[in-house]
Amino acid sequence: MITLALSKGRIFEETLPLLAAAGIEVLEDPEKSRKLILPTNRDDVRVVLVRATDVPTYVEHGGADLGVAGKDVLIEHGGDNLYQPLDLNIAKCRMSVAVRHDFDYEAAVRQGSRIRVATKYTTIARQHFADKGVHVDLIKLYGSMELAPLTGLADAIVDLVSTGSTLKANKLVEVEHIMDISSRLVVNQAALKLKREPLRAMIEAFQTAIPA
Ligand code: PRT
Ligand code: MG
Repeated sequence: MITLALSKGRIFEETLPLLAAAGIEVLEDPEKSRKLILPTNRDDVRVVLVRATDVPTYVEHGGADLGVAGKDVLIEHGGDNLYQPLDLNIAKCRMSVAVRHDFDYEAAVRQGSRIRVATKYTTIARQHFADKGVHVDLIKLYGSMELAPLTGLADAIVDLVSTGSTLKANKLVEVEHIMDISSRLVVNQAALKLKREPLRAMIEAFQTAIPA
């Protein structure tokens, strides 16, 4: 049995064409079913639904043989114990710094002020500001980062942006692009040896279907 860990939503949706290229069809819709283990048309392949941030944990500890996780999630988790054979080029977005439209970020940086930054991505944010030599107080949040500058909790946020409409709706502006983000295939190291042939075939099929 091969177990693939996916998160509901954009990663599940955008992984379907890659699975199709490997001849795998998921037999239930996660938006309709409450099941956490989804069968496929292949008796030897199943999909488990986990939180996006839990995918690396499942794969690292063998709860799943492979999975799909965002570069953001992998950096924050620390992906060293995972084999990462493919950038799947799906669930694309960017990691950015954003501030209230009336906050002068450039001036704050120039003056060497301490900037209060709210984020779920503390590893990425810490590294980014250290590289720039900017002093920051990081405030860890688990969601709705956009609210932090509006309530005075922080001066800036580090968050994912795709269309930019969430920032716009909250009168925030993007002031710095930190990195481009896409999702990768991650594979359990032991499974790679024990289930070598079927996993190699899946990885190869996925590779042929990576969107441009
Ligand atoms: O949503 P939930 O709390 O259940 O979990 P999650 O946010 O961890 O999962 P999910 O499915 O939302 O995201 C999974 C992965 O998709 C992330 O790890 C990213 O690698 C990738 N991805 C791609 C995104 C986005 N695009 C994205 N736009 N993840 C989140 N967003 C959010 C962003 O945080 C912000 O709140 O969407 C909002 C901005 O979108 P725009 O289009 O308004 O700019
Ligand atoms: Mg989300």
